[in-house]
Amino acid sequence: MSFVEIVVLAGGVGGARFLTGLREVAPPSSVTAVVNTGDDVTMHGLRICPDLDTVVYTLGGGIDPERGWGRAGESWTVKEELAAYGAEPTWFGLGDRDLATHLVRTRMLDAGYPLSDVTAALADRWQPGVTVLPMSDQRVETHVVVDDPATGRRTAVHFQEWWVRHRAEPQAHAFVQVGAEQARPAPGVVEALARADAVVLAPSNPVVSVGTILGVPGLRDALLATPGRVVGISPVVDGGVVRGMADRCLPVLGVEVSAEGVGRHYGARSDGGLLDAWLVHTGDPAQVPGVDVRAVPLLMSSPEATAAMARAALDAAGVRLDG
Ligand code: FO1
Repeated sequence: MSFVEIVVLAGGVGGARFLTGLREVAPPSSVTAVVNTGDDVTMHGLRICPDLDTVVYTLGGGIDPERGWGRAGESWTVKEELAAYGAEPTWFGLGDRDLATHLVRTRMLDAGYPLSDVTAALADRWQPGVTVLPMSDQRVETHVVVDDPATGRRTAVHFQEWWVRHRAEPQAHAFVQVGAEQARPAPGVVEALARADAVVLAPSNPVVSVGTILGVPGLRDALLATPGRVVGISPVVDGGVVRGMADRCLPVLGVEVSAEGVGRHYGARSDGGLLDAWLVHTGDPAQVPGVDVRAVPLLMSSPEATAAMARAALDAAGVRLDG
């Protein structure tokens, strides 16, 4: 049994769903997920890591499948009580079950454990099968530069406020990764990339998820030094995004909301970019010079479809899974 090593750069819902498919076609022990932490936020004194939780809950069977975040079978008693006290923010939905995760995480962080240890501890309960690593143990938060409606002046709000409170309506002028300069890849990330047979950019938000991960100093260089092939999966299907807000983010960087636009944004590895191969949805045109573009069904509409997509990614990476 050849021990392949596959690294996946992933954000929240799309990345988590892709990982459930990959886990079906590759030995879970061969998969390392490097997860975006730019969406992380402190609320009511608790540290919340949306993309890490979505990945661990999804792979561990605890996710609410409709929302794509938070826990299945959730109740909202504490949220209601907080609102009754007028304790802001009332616009962010913290479920009772989900709160236990944030309480455990916050207590461990306060005790001095790095986020990667905390994530391993939480994953111990959920048994995701794959290794789940935060992109960094240092805090990197995505903030969004918008026009303050009251003053018309430019201001920055936390990504969660822009995305959840304001439904990503305010025109974003820029995304800022606060803390990125002081951040380093989390333990295990560079090592996993150094031995990878394949690195997959999951169908996550190219700007605030994949882009944020690659913005951690040293991470992009480690990816480009990988001996394996780098395969990206377009999060844009039929010119639109299946869910999430990539279509609200890409124009901010001047990137066309299309499989071709994102592929060109990532660029060809042979030309200073990232990609050896680029998977686009059947029927989506995409000319990406220097990149092996392959059209395959990219709608993760069933476990079988997601597994087929994962298999296509490994094929594009030239990874053979024997045994
Ligand atoms: N998304 C929402 O649209 N509304 C919410 O109230 C909300 C609460 C929430 C709580 C915990 C958590 O881990 C995620 C939560 N999300 C919510 C989703 C979150 O904003 C997104 O998962 C990512 O940050 C974007 O991918």
